[in-house]
Amino acid sequence: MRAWVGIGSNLGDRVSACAAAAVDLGALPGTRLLRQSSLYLTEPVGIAPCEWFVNAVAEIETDLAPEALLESLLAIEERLGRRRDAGPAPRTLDLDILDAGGEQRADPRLTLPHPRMHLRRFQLLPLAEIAPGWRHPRLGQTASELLGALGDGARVVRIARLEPAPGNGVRS
Ligand code: PH2
Ligand code: MG
Ligand code: MG
Repeated sequence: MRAWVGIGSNLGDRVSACAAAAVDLGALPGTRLLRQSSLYLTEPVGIAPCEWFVNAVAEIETDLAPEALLESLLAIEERLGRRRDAGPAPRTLDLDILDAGGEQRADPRLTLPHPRMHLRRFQLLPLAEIAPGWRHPRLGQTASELLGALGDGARVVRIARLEPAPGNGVRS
Protein backbone atom coordinates (compact mmCIF):
# COMPACT_ATOMS: atom_id res chain seq x y z
CA MET A 1 0.00 0.00 0.00
CA ARG A 2 1.17 3.52 -0.80
CA ALA A 3 0.80 5.94 2.13
CA TRP A 4 1.54 9.59 2.87
CA VAL A 5 2.57 10.62 6.39
CA GLY A 6 2.53 14.15 7.79
CA ILE A 7 5.53 14.99 9.99
CA GLY A 8 5.47 17.91 12.45
CA SER A 9 7.46 19.30 15.38
CA ASN A 10 7.32 22.54 17.36
CA LEU A 11 9.45 21.69 20.39
CA GLY A 12 13.19 21.19 20.80
CA ASP A 13 15.37 20.57 17.74
CA ARG A 14 12.50 20.57 15.24
CA VAL A 15 14.58 19.99 12.12
CA SER A 16 16.44 17.01 13.59
CA ALA A 17 13.22 15.45 14.89
CA CYS A 18 11.57 15.64 11.44
CA ALA A 19 14.65 14.31 9.66
CA ALA A 20 15.02 11.43 12.14
CA ALA A 21 11.34 10.57 11.77
CA ALA A 22 11.71 10.14 8.00
CA VAL A 23 14.66 7.79 8.54
CA ASP A 24 12.65 5.79 11.08
CA LEU A 25 9.69 5.54 8.68
CA GLY A 26 11.90 3.90 6.06
CA ALA A 27 13.18 1.41 8.67
CA LEU A 28 9.72 0.08 9.60
CA PRO A 29 9.14 -3.59 8.76
CA GLY A 30 8.01 -4.15 5.18
CA THR A 31 8.33 -0.42 4.46
CA ARG A 32 10.32 1.75 2.02
CA LEU A 33 10.67 5.51 2.15
CA LEU A 34 9.97 6.62 -1.44
CA ARG A 35 10.00 10.41 -1.25
CA GLN A 36 10.39 13.04 1.38
CA SER A 37 9.44 16.69 0.98
CA SER A 38 11.50 19.71 1.91
CA LEU A 39 11.10 20.94 5.45
CA TYR A 40 8.73 23.88 5.92
CA LEU A 41 8.50 26.41 8.71
CA THR A 42 4.78 26.84 9.40
CA GLU A 43 2.57 29.12 11.44
CA PRO A 44 0.53 27.20 14.06
CA VAL A 45 -3.06 26.47 12.98
CA GLY A 46 -6.00 25.88 15.31
CA ILE A 47 -4.05 25.95 18.56
CA ALA A 48 -3.01 28.58 21.09
CA PRO A 49 -0.10 30.79 20.01
CA CYS A 50 3.14 28.83 20.27
CA GLU A 51 6.43 28.25 18.49
CA TRP A 52 6.11 27.77 14.71
CA PHE A 53 6.17 24.18 13.51
CA VAL A 54 8.56 22.45 11.17
CA ASN A 55 6.45 20.27 8.84
CA ALA A 56 7.14 17.81 6.03
CA VAL A 57 5.41 14.93 4.24
CA ALA A 58 6.85 11.48 3.49
CA GLU A 59 5.63 9.00 0.89
CA ILE A 60 6.10 5.34 1.79
CA GLU A 61 5.31 1.94 0.34
CA THR A 62 4.38 -0.43 3.14
CA ASP A 63 3.03 -3.92 3.79
CA LEU A 64 1.62 -2.70 7.13
CA ALA A 65 -2.15 -2.34 7.40
CA PRO A 66 -3.34 1.16 8.42
CA GLU A 67 -3.81 0.14 12.11
CA ALA A 68 -0.32 -1.36 12.30
CA LEU A 69 1.12 1.71 10.58
CA LEU A 70 -0.60 3.95 13.13
CA GLU A 71 0.86 1.90 16.01
CA SER A 72 4.30 2.16 14.42
CA LEU A 73 3.97 5.94 14.07
CA LEU A 74 3.10 6.27 17.75
CA ALA A 75 6.17 4.17 18.62
CA ILE A 76 8.42 6.47 16.53
CA GLU A 77 6.89 9.53 18.21
CA GLU A 78 7.65 7.97 21.58
CA ARG A 79 11.19 6.94 20.64
CA LEU A 80 11.97 10.47 19.47
CA GLY A 81 10.83 11.96 22.75
CA ARG A 82 7.13 12.79 22.52
CA ARG A 83 5.38 12.97 25.86
CA ARG A 84 1.62 12.81 25.61
CA ASP A 85 0.89 14.19 29.09
CA ALA A 86 1.78 17.72 27.97
CA GLY A 87 -1.57 18.43 26.25
CA PRO A 88 -2.14 18.98 22.53
CA ALA A 89 0.92 21.22 21.91
CA PRO A 90 3.84 21.81 21.85
CA ARG A 91 5.22 18.46 20.75
CA THR A 92 8.64 17.15 19.77
CA LEU A 93 7.10 15.00 17.04
CA ASP A 94 3.67 14.39 15.52
CA LEU A 95 3.17 11.78 12.81
CA ASP A 96 -0.22 11.63 11.09
CA ILE A 97 -1.40 9.31 8.34
CA LEU A 98 -2.76 11.64 5.65
CA ASP A 99 -3.77 8.92 3.19
CA ALA A 100 -3.33 5.15 3.34
CA GLY A 101 -3.93 3.49 -0.01
CA GLY A 102 -6.90 5.71 -0.78
CA GLU A 103 -8.89 4.05 1.98
CA GLN A 104 -11.88 5.87 3.48
CA ARG A 105 -13.02 5.23 7.03
CA ALA A 106 -14.76 7.24 9.77
CA ASP A 107 -13.29 5.41 12.78
CA PRO A 108 -12.55 8.16 15.38
CA ARG A 109 -9.22 6.51 16.27
CA LEU A 110 -8.11 6.52 12.65
CA THR A 111 -10.10 8.61 10.18
CA LEU A 112 -8.94 8.21 6.58
CA PRO A 113 -8.03 10.27 4.76
CA HIS A 114 -6.94 12.64 7.55
CA PRO A 115 -10.09 14.69 8.26
CA ARG A 116 -8.45 18.15 8.07
CA MET A 117 -5.57 17.65 5.64
CA HIS A 118 -7.46 19.20 2.70
CA LEU A 119 -7.81 22.44 4.72
CA ARG A 120 -4.19 22.75 5.81
CA ARG A 121 -1.56 24.49 3.75
CA PHE A 122 1.17 23.05 6.01
CA GLN A 123 0.24 19.55 4.81
CA LEU A 124 -0.91 20.25 1.23
CA LEU A 125 2.16 22.24 0.14
CA PRO A 126 4.73 19.54 1.06
CA LEU A 127 2.41 16.88 -0.38
CA ALA A 128 2.06 18.78 -3.67
CA GLU A 129 5.88 19.04 -3.82
CA ILE A 130 6.44 15.27 -3.82
CA ALA A 131 3.17 13.87 -5.21
CA PRO A 132 1.73 16.01 -8.02
CA GLY A 133 -0.51 13.15 -9.17
CA TRP A 134 -1.98 12.41 -5.74
CA ARG A 135 -5.75 12.81 -5.42
CA HIS A 136 -7.83 13.21 -2.27
CA PRO A 137 -9.66 9.87 -1.95
CA ARG A 138 -13.02 11.47 -1.12
CA LEU A 139 -12.88 14.86 -2.86
CA GLY A 140 -11.07 13.67 -6.00
CA GLN A 141 -8.89 16.80 -6.23
CA THR A 142 -5.09 16.93 -6.40
CA ALA A 143 -3.06 18.65 -3.68
CA SER A 144 -2.45 21.58 -6.05
CA GLU A 145 -6.17 21.93 -6.79
CA LEU A 146 -6.97 21.85 -3.07
CA LEU A 147 -4.26 24.48 -2.44
CA GLY A 148 -5.86 26.76 -5.02
CA ALA A 149 -9.20 26.63 -3.21
CA LEU A 150 -7.75 27.06 0.26
CA GLY A 151 -8.97 29.56 2.86
CA ASP A 152 -6.06 28.79 5.21
CA GLY A 153 -4.01 32.01 5.27
CA ALA A 154 -1.47 30.65 7.76
CA ARG A 155 2.08 31.17 6.55
CA VAL A 156 4.16 28.27 5.24
CA VAL A 157 7.80 28.93 4.32
CA ARG A 158 10.01 26.35 2.65
CA ILE A 159 13.34 25.88 4.41
CA ALA A 160 16.21 25.54 1.93
CA ARG A 161 17.44 22.00 1.52
CA LEU A 162 20.35 21.34 3.84
CA GLU A 163 22.50 19.07 1.64
CA PRO A 164 25.75 20.82 0.61
CA ALA A 165 25.91 21.67 -3.08
CA PRO A 166 28.54 19.67 -5.01
CA GLY A 167 31.81 21.51 -5.58
CA ASN A 168 31.12 24.19 -3.01
CA GLY A 169 34.80 24.84 -2.40
CA VAL A 170 35.24 22.75 0.76
CA ARG A 171 38.42 20.66 0.44
CA SER A 172 39.44 17.70 2.51
N1 PH2 B 1 -0.50 20.31 14.01
C1 PH2 B 1 -1.59 20.43 14.75
C2 PH2 B 1 -2.27 21.69 14.97
N2 PH2 B 1 -1.70 22.78 14.30
N3 PH2 B 1 -0.10 23.76 12.89
C3 PH2 B 1 0.98 23.63 12.12
N4 PH2 B 1 1.47 24.70 11.49
N5 PH2 B 1 1.61 22.43 11.94
C4 PH2 B 1 1.17 21.30 12.56
O1 PH2 B 1 1.76 20.20 12.37
C5 PH2 B 1 0.01 21.40 13.39
C6 PH2 B 1 -0.61 22.67 13.53
C7 PH2 B 1 -2.17 19.24 15.39
O2 PH2 B 1 -1.46 18.12 15.21
MG1 MG C 1 -1.36 16.31 13.88
MG1 MG D 1 -1.04 13.18 15.56
